[in-house]
Amino acid sequence: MEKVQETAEKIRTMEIRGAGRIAKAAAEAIRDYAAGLEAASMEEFAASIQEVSSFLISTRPTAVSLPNAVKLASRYSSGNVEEARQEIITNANLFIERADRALEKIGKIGSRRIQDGDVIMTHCNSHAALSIITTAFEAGKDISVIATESRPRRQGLLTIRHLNGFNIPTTLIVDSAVRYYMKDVDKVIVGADAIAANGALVNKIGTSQLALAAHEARKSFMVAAETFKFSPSTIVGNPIEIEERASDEVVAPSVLADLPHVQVRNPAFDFTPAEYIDMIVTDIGIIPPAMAYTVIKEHLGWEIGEI
Ligand code: RUB
Repeated sequence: MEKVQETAEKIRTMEIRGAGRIAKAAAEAIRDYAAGLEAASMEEFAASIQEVSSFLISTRPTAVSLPNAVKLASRYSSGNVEEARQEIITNANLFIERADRALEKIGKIGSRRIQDGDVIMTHCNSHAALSIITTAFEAGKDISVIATESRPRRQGLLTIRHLNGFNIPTTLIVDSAVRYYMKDVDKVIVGADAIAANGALVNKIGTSQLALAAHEARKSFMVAAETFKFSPSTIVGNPIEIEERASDEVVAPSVLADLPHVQVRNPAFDFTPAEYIDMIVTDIGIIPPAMAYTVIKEHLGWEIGEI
């Protein structure tokens, strides 16, 4: 349980962050917990797995990759403790392997849409989006990137460090400069925390203004998302919850001390409607957002949603 608590704390404090990394860390935590779990009966085993699963899922509310990973990793059908334990270990390892392969596939597939000379704008820090960008660059395409700072947590600084490591020419801008620079952009590529059954994207706050600006300027807006970022529970009507984080990420409490009429809001994510999305690059190919329902139902297995 100690290791599960450690992983949960790292997700909560964002030491582990980004929907894909969160998912992998949760699958690893479930696997290691199951491997060491001492249970006198199947009921005890099931109750402990259930408790740990709910605990991990409660760490951050928005990235659907987290409940998807936990549910896929913790699946078992056997009524025998040892067999169920082995099933969880196998399923968790399978999930982790597939997640790594998915990033590679997204990179390969998405990079074919990148052309020599493209200027790509990205937001926040998405490993899926970066996989497309770095794969295209390594294939010899002469590209450059405009990366947003992504206030308030400034994940854009991780992005520019990553791109710099690949020698990719990169420009850092503040979030409010997105529309100003859109004229110089050929393609926008962002990641996903969740994709709803209707094709709407949930990603870092500010993503929807990149989409709006891209739409206005007739620039292509691509989403890079593993299939485990699609939300089964949206099929049965559950909304995706937008995490609201503490105000001290935006402004120091001392600034607000003598401003009793001021409140600070700090949503971490926003919604981009499907109509602003040109394509979603997934590990099973490029799809239009209208196909989100099919991905959930036929590929992901929508029974993992809460019905
Ligand atoms: C990260 C974020 C990323 C997605 C996709 O938010 O919005 O764009 O999670 O990332 P936070 P990836 O920093 O609050 O977790 O492609 O790496 O899964």
